Amino acid sequence: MSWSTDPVVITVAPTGAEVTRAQNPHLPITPEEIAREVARSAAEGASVVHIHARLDDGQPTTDPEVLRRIAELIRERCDVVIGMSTGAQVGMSHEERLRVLDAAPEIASLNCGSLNFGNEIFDNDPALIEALAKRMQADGIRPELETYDLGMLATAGRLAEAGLLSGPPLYNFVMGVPGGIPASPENLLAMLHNRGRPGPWTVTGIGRHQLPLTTLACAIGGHMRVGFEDNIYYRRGQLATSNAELVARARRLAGELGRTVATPGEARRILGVADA
Ligand code: KMH
Ligand code: ZN
Repeated sequence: MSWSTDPVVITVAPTGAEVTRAQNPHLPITPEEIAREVARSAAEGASVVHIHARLDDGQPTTDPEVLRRIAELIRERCDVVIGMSTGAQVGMSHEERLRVLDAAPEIASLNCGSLNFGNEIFDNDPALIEALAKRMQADGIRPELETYDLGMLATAGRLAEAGLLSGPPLYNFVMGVPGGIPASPENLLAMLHNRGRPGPWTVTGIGRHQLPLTTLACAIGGHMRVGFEDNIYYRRGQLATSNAELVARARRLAGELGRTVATPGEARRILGVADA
């Protein structure tokens, strides 16, 4: 592996499906709040957004109308790559998860296997994975392969073998979910080593693992994801006051590590998003 000279892509995941206002009062929930938060994050260096929609009362939803509204409000404010979650919330039906694609994101998450997710089961059965992959391929939506363990990289490889992925795979190694691969430097290298095919890769580290893992990823050629979906703290015992604060730190770290921060246009090229 050689050092990447590509600019680093910073993804912001501002809301997620699990975090509540009780945990962090700055969590953006409504389409307006999410769009404002994404614009602030874009001004600090984020070039991709990973969207989960909520109803105004905070309940997760996959209603394509709400998702479209969020995307529209973001596009009015800035030009980030629009990514959406098909993982949505644990327990949602296949139909609820597939309909996310009706909102026509540029990128969508494609979770590559089932796992225990804290005290729950995050069901990603083979039929759902295949249905999502086929639909994304047909619609020209770039799948972001969310892999929570080494075995899921093998599943990603099978999708590629089956011709269900166009172009080099785009990986997101999710590390530190209770039930998934533990977050450690060794395990990040193991994930990297077990990619069947080369392709751009991002690291999502849960909770206190976000900072060291995204920093390590940036140092060795990967891309960074930060935001309240994965981590609500700026440092131990201190809540972050915005997603933009976390993005700004990622940008500063990247600068110190000698990597420039990708613009949205560069992010489209690097990640292989259509219309790059
Ligand atoms: N909310 C989690 C159960 C994704 O965005 O695709 C899954 C998740 C993954 O957030
Ligand atoms: Zn997500």
